Amino acid sequence: MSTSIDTLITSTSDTALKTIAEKVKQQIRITDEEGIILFERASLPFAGALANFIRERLHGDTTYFNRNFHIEPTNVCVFSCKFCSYSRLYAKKEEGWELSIDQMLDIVKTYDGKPITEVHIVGGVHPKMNMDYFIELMQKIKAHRPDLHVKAFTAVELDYMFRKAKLSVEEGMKRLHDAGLDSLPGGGAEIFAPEIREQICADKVDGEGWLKIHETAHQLGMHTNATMLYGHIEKYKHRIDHMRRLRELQDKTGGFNTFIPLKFRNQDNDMSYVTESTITEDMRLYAIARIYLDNFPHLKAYWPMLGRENAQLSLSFGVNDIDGTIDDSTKIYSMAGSEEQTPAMSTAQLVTLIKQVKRKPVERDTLYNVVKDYSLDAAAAIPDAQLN
Ligand code: V47
Ligand code: SF4
Repeated sequence: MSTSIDTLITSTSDTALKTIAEKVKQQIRITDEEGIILFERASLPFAGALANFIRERLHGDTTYFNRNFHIEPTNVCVFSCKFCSYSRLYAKKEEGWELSIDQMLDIVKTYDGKPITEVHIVGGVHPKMNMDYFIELMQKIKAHRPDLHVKAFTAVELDYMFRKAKLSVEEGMKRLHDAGLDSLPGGGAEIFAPEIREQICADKVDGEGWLKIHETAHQLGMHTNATMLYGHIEKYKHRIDHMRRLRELQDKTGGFNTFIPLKFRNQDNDMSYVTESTITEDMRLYAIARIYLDNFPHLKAYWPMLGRENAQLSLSFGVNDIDGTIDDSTKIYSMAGSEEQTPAMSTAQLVTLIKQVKRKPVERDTLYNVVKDYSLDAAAAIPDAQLN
């Protein structure tokens, strides 16, 4: 491993890139300016080699996935993010859906007896689905299946819920945690920089508010994820600014598990005029995120959005997690033009996907405890002959 990074260092004539490679080798944090230099000047193979070096130093070939299912309580939303294919639906409520607590509990019950470890609950921000509603939902899920990890609500949903209930972030978060909320997903972060946020999602919680909610969750001992919506109107400096704020909070709390870059998809939303990023840009972004975010243990590629083959590719650009065996059609992506219109993959398919690129598939729970190592389990993968 060290030979290849040494070769990279000696063969690079750009002195700034050489310094960055030296820092990576010696586990020294890169600066914001160096992050920008990577975006501006690093070739895909250069950034990829550094990111892969870090990935293998942290995790070897291990590639995590989990068994989860999604519930989207509603697609009605009071906000109007320009990139979102839901955003019209508050005006056109007849096109929306709202699930009752019993309907959501029925979804949970369809997984009875199945080895699922997590339910991921996120949706639009419905004015009538308030704190009491979600507290009851948490309590009923836990009463039915206490061991199921509940990862729910973006900071956007939480901010709205707390403000409506006239609760401080600390009090609101504590009540939900006591009711059964285990961790937070990373959504709603988008791009923190106000000059971009004002143009793409002006009316929802701002960057400071998002970070405060995650910090409060961390203080209660909860783990959370962080996302970044990239590839629209943001510049490199906004990506670095976004990741700097996350890196600083992580230094303070250590509560983030995973960073999840989300590629902007342009179908059927108010930003359809924006050309989507190329796969090369996507892979460079993953690689630079892995290099810059030195205190994030995990980097996740969300395969329903990226597509299966690109998710495989990302495993050579710093990614060590490809989310889960999502059994539900997650409409926020399919409506925005994601690669996977029916995003469901069986465990055998996920294991195969990871093995095909010579990595080691390991099923994890939400907190990255190992559930099962599939690398030695030949029966778990789909034989290559059946893939052709
Ligand atoms: O915040 C909305 C994104 C996010 C589009 O924590 C779009 O494990 C691309 O955060 N193009 C919500 N992205 C989903 C999310 C998430 C997903 C998977 C795993 C986890 C996790 C979290 O979806 C929103 C927004 O950034 N989004 N519209 C679009 N057109
Ligand atoms: Fe609502 Fe979330 Fe869509 Fe924004 S991204 S409009 S908050 S569902």
